[in-house]
Amino acid sequence: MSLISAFVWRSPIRTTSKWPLSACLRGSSAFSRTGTLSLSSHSTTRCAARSVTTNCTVAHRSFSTHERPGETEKARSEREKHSRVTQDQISFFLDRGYLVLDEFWDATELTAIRKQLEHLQSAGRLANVATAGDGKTHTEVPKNLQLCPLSPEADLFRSLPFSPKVAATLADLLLPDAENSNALLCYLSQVFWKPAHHGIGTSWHQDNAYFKVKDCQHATAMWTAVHDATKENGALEVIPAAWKQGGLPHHRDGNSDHHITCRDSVDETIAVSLEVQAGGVIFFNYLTPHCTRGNATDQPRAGIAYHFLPAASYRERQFPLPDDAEYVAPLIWDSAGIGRGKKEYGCIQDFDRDVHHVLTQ
Ligand SMILES: O=C(O)CCC(=O)C(=O)O
Repeated sequence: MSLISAFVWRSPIRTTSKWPLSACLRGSSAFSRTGTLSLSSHSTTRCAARSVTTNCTVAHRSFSTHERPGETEKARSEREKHSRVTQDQISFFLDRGYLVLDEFWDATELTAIRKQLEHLQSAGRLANVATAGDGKTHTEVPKNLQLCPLSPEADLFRSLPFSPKVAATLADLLLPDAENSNALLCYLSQVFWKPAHHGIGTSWHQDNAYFKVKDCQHATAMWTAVHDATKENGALEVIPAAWKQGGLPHHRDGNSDHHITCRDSVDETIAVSLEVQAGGVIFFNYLTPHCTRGNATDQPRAGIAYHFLPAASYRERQFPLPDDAEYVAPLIWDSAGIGRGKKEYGCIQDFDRDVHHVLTQ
């Protein structure tokens, strides 16, 4: 089997499921092994999170990164041209486990992303996963709206991971010592939407508690701020360098119908709050503990997260999705350069084209 077909599973029917990632985790054997149902209410204690001063503005590199074995000239030149990270930023990400890039998406791209997401929201595609402390009984208020997987919901969200700056930046962050065989896959995509006033947070967790892949410090989420993310409306918080501790114990979070949390193992006094303007992105590796708090403002706060991993770390998904959900883990980068998505989706993925399309609809 070819590399790509080995990493792609596609439902025979393309669907638009609105199940959130872990809605699907209910009843998962992996979950029930580690989970004890928590009846405690969501912690309302605000941590002593500090605002970080390490946000990195978009930096077009004025230098060449080191050569990589097996990389073609085309791949190297695409990396050089499209990556948005400097060597210092790569080093920061590899050590601290996260990185903020301001203004990653330009105003046109951001407008298209927001417009497409608002369309899904007003069409009722996002599901409330908040529960009344028992992990089961859904609440009307508060709300925690999610949609997973996001990619099948719109052409724009399918092509986003193939955007040259996404693929090239990830190649720099995740494949610093790439060998010939190395490649990157997009593993999952999802939306987190906190409505005004009543949006609750997502408790502390490591993404790999869901994914359970190996070498997960070389796998990352890319979280886009669709609206400005502030302490008041629930910006992401992370524990710097905590990925070095490895996987933490997780148990069920009673305020969600599926989430698990490692909040008992996290030292919140060293958390940093990653406030970022709309259009900025935050990368954090699969072992970086992170959370968000509630939205106390009169405007919604949304983020979209894509998860990436080296093909060498791929394992068949451990997180259940509905039977009819389209699940594809497309190749977005390999030693020949940026992926195009044709094998996975039957046509070339072109984010710029889809941005234009959304804005002219
Ligand atoms: O944006 C949020 O509210 C939660 C984000 C999150 O927990 C995640 O991306 O794993």
